Amino acid sequence: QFLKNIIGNKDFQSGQANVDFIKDTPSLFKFEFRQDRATRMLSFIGEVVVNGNPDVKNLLDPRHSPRQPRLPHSDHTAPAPGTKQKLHELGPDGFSKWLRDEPLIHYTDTTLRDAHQSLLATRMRTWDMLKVAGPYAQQHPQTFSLEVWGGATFDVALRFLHEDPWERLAKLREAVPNILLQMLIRGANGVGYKAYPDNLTERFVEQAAETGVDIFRIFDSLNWLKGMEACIGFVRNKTDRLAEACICYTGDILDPNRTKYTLDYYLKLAKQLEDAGAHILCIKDMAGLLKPYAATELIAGLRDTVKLPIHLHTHDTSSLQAATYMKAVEAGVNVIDVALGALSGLTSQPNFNSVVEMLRGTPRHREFNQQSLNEFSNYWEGVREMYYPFESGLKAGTSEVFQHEIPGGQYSNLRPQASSLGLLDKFEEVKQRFADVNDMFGDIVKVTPSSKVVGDMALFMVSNGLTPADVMEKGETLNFPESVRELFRGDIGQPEGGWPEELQRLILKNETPFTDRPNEHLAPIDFKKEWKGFQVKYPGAKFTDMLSSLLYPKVFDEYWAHRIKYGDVSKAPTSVFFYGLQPGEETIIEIAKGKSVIVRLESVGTLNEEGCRTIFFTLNGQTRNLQVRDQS
Ligand code: 3PY
Ligand code: ZN
Repeated sequence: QFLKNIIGNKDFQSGQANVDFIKDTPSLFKFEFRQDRATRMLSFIGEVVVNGNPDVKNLLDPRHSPRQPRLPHSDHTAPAPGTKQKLHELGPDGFSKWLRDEPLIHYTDTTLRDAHQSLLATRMRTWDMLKVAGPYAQQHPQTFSLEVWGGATFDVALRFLHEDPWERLAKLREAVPNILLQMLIRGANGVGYKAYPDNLTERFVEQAAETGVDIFRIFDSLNWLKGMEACIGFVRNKTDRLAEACICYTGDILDPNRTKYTLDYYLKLAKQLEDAGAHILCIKDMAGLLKPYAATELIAGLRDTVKLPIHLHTHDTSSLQAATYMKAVEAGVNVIDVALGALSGLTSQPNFNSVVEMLRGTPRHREFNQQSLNEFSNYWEGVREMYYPFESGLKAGTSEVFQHEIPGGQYSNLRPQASSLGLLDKFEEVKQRFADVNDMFGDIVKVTPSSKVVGDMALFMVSNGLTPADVMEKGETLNFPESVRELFRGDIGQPEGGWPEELQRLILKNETPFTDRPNEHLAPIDFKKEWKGFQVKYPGAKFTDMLSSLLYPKVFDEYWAHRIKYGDVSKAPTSVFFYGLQPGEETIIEIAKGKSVIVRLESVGTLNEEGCRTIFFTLNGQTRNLQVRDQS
């Protein structure tokens, strides 16, 4: 009717009408002829069958045949009340006081976020999580919190898994009504790699709380207080949830030669975070550098300096960190981060199941049903096999981490990054250069996004055969990676002690760095205006989609195109999502709430003249054929 009116209009016919809107908003004239859900799902499976999932197709091992994960036992009764209800009852300040004096140790289970970010390049799909989230809440209601969101999961969900991260959070919330849900947020950098306008972070925090986040673990990748203060304020003033602020731990407080990040440095920062309004203080040991006896000093010092409860996060890259937890528990830490057995250890968190046993029979032991924890671990062991292309290749703990200081969450990405540049056989050198770059940059805190920049610089040096001395000598003529330029310009904040001046001059050439908050240089988002334009560009999209798009415009655009073409592929089982179906294989897919279809791949036709193959499926027993272009 709209088009008929235009075409039938006299002014339009005589060329008098102003039709600039046609070229200004071309999307008004893009018509999507949407297929039904089942057909779009078949198209997706057909695409994977013929061309493979691009994320894994070059990493396949034909001998690998993953087994079906076994679901843990659950009573399917309503879960007992837990920390979520406690927060509701006490409010954030009351909760903070209660936690500080808790005699028994508390556990955060990171299986659904940091564990797979650190072991499997963040690829864990919502589908595998939802199978056990409800049973977990029912079986282990005494868990302090589940870390389920933030960090790299936001980006990876959209970019590689073609999933909506907000839907993941909402579904996990529904499945887990009794345990606090926790996210990791990079302060002024949100869940991205750069500074965002403050009012975007503010709206993001509000929406995340509304969708299900209870604890916001806030850090700054350079331990820069100014990078965290605003975010702490948003959680405190705009939500009724918990602001957990981090001191990122680097160096070694017991090493007298490392004079930059001393015990005093950490205690001072902790006090500032308490004054900024934090409800919980987190020691974020992102590379696993906090050694056991250093933990004794640090936890005891922090308990004396601040009134906040203390939450300890580490990575077991060196394989020493259970000992660190033992010492931290003795020194009065309140909460420790662990991952279920099969997704623990190495660059992930220490083993939940085993740490519970370590403390059994001691005064701070908290009871967990070990048999059930093991069943959950066995489930994840089966699931992990489906993600084998994303394994990092690290086979044993390594004390090298005390030299290179690569964060656990970055390690599993740095290898493929090196590999994509053809540098895999120089990976030892990449790790050495990572340490050299840290020295050149003045010994900085290394965690996303600052760690990514150190990694970029290390890869740049190895690719170009540069030593640190070469960089200083030839710096005037070198074209440094963009991320390095941005770091030295102050785009992600200021490091302790400032940037080394000579290197900064070489990198920035004639550009002037700034030293205030990068966010202050960014115009606030006009949400009303944005929303109007967004709805025109992405008809049917939700407000949360707009937030995703404001954080990751290009990634969101591609995600949306995929969603229009194939529908909600998070509903496909993981084996189907990554590997498709074999002829004769069948799967059940719940394409909408309460509506399941049975899909069976009958056969794949030969290549026709147009370069396509006909795929023969049956859908609920009815034959369905479709054509898929063969890209090979
Ligand atoms: C992230 O920011 O993604 C991290 O996991 C940092 O440790
Ligand atoms: Zn971590």
